[in-house]
Amino acid sequence: RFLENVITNDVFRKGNCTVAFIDQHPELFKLSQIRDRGTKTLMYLADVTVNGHPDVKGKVENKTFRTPEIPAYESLQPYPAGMKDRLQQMGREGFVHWLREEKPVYYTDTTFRDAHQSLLATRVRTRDMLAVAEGYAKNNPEIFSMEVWGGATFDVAMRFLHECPWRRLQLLRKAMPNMLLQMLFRGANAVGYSAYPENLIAAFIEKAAENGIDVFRIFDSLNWVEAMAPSIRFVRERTNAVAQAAISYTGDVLRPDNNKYTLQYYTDLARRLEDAGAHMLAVKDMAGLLKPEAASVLIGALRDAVKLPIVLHTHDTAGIQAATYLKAIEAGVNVVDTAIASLSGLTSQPNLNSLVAIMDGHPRGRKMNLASLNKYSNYWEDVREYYYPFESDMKAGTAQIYENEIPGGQYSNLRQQAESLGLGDKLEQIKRNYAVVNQLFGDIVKVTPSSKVVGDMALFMTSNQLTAGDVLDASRNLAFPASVKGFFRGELGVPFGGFPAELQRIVLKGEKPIEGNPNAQLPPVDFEADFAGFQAKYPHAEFLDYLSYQMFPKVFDEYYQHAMIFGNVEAIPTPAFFYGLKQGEEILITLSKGKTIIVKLLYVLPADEHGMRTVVFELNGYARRVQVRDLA
Ligand code: BTN
Ligand code: 3PY
Ligand code: ZN
Repeated sequence: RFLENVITNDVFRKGNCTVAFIDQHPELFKLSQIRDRGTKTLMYLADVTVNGHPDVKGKVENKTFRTPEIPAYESLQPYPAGMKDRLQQMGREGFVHWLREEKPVYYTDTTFRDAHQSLLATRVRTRDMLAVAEGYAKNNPEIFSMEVWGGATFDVAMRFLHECPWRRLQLLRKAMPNMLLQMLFRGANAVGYSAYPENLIAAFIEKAAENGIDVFRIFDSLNWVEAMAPSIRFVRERTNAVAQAAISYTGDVLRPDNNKYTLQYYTDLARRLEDAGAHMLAVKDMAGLLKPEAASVLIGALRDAVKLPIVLHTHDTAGIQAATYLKAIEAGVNVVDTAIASLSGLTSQPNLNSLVAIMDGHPRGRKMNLASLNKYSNYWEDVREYYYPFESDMKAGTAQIYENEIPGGQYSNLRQQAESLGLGDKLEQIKRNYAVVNQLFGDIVKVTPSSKVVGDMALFMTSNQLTAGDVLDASRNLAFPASVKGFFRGELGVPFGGFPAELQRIVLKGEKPIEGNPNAQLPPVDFEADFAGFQAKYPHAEFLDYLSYQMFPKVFDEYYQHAMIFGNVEAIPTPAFFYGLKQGEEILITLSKGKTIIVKLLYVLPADEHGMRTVVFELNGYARRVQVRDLA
């Protein structure tokens, strides 16, 4: 029983503290009761039950969930050989040569990364993936690779799920030893939104490979080869993994008036990436703009331009990207990116299950276990329901995407972002402005983080009711968003064709842009000294945590603080994690191997005169009470 501990402390509850708070108030953390994991877990559950989850808006009271059925698998049988085994046998050079000549088409499965990034705001928790990871690897070893890491998953894991992204990777690695694990890597920006020093990029790649990544898909938000080349080199020199360089696709290669992003542009880029040492080439169609005829022409031209195996990634925002895949397959693409049926479509990838079905009998079709894929789709359909607050309300594909060119993940987040800025009823205007900004910026490639710059500018124009003419009127002396200033300063590099000079002058207001590669200018990290300082501040953390901290210092600080108070929350079942417990509800939580606790919510008492509520649980049959401040 404790009255004053960290969770009941007002300063802490209001979030007005950093990790220094722990040092300043050791007494709040010293209570023996909060040291064991069981009690920490009860404190988490008490808080979510009383105050709700801060990330959940629009909770539906008394909602019930189906229990997802985990498809059966042979837990005692060894794993069947998969692509990981093949890569190991052949070595990466042999492997990519073999793949390039393979007749059947292969499928990358994005369910664990891009699919939920694009449909559920990246919120899917490790636990829900891990529950099916071993079975999936045993039942579906024909899959080319599992995209499981990178993109937005890294920061969202810490920021919103209070999870360690590295542990996610380690656990999935262990559960899927026969499969290739793939990540999306933003080149000079790693898994972040701005450039990092080159020796940090190298260290990150090395550790990502050590902890399980086999395929690095490397891109740059402006298709700037110089910014991708170091990452390609680090994968080649410091790991045994595959460097898959991605060209981000924009516009329409077949549009008659297109004279910027032409076939020549893409084939030149492909050759330069091959020269930079890429093992594979991906076309990353992040907004789903690649039409079927264009795919035919583009994939054919890329097959001729380079000797690398070619992968196609798209988003089904327009609703018809399966047609694009079919054309790409007929033009010789080696791998296409797909998502399990129930997490496919709309802003996610095309439907793996249906594609497998229509490829049956096609000369490039391959034997897949469709019955099993359908069972996994049923699992994900039920799990998806846990994440209902993070659904976008998009209901059908849209041909407007060809005008606004908004990437899948950004498109599904735009409504929430607009609402949080009080622009909920201006969504159409924001989308139109997105296209206006793209033209103002000189028609650029829009993918994280350049897409965020365009989005920020579109929101800025919409909220201030600015036209393109207003933006170009220097006398208005507009206070441009920070990301827009950074972009024109050259912090993301230089777009193809250069910056529009007039707008650059207006935004920079006399300031000089930087020249050359933005991360080459950053001083290298002094790992030894810096890591020691980090450990002094975060005594429970290790080197991988340090890399997380280097990417996202503030997010890591909050994550660490949360872990100190509530312990590791990854084991809490997802409904309880987001919605707390209902009176009388009982759940099992496996805290570690062999340590499972049974938690039942008995009742929640009304708030006392200090605004504190006592939450009474049964923990393994014994009554336990926890106090939380009622924030209502
Ligand atoms: C606990 O669970 O009570 C110990 C808290 C220490 C958690 C730190 S946070 C960074 C690092 N990553 C982890 O998963 N645990 C440690
Ligand atoms: C990311 O960078 O997170 C992306 O998914 C880009 O398409
Ligand atoms: Zn994508």
